[in-house]
Amino acid sequence: MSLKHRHSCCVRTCALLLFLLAPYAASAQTPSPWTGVIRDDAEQTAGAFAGFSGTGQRAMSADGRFLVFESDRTLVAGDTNGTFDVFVRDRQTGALARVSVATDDTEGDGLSQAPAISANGRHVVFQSVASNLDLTDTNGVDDVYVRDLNTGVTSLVTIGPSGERLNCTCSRPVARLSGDGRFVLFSADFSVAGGSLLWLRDRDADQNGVFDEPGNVTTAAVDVAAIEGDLIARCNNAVAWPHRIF
Ligand SMILES: [Ca+2]
Ligand SMILES: [Ca+2]
Ligand SMILES: [Ca+2]
Repeated sequence: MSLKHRHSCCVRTCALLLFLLAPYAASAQTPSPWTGVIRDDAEQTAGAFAGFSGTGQRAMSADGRFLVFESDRTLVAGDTNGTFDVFVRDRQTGALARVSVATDDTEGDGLSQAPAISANGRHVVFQSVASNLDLTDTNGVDDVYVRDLNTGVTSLVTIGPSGERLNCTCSRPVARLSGDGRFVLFSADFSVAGGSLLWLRDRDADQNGVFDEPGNVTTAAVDVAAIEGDLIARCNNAVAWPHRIF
């Protein structure tokens, strides 16, 4: 093969490679319209925000679309409480909303944190020391709340089987939702009569599909001893059968 022919082949090969790689090069140079979780590109360009966003507890819907987190940054208009709030980011639209507000959208007058979100992305549970998220909250300590992102209703969760208040006694209480948001599992004061470390609140006890209807929400103690006993049995089983993984 002559030198001239080789050069011609090389030119054609290089041209073909450039043609094939062009779309990738173009896409690499085009910034994503939204890449951030806590801040989008426009927010980033607007400048730094005071404060910081905590990563102690954050959660995501099952499909990865909705992400909840806590932050004391001023991430949304009207946030003037100067403390941590809970936020939800819609990763599909980029929308950012504050979750830790009352049903009438009044911002909390105290710290809110430790969010979790239902698998379907509709309900967010969080802990708050704010006293104005529920009209009946006069205990002066942390409570657990759940907010329906579709209806905008924020409901108090830490209520016992007989309507008594269940005070949270730990700084990071367990608060988790079932996939559809109907059930809230939470930890609270275990010193109440017949108390328990864990409680299960059923937000739709009459099973009509409407959550948090007055008179149709129940709380039941979770038998922690039974769980612990089961755990011990599993551990013993694991010792007896070390090849098994629990
Ligand atoms: Ca705030
Ligand atoms: Ca309270
Ligand atoms: Ca109902």
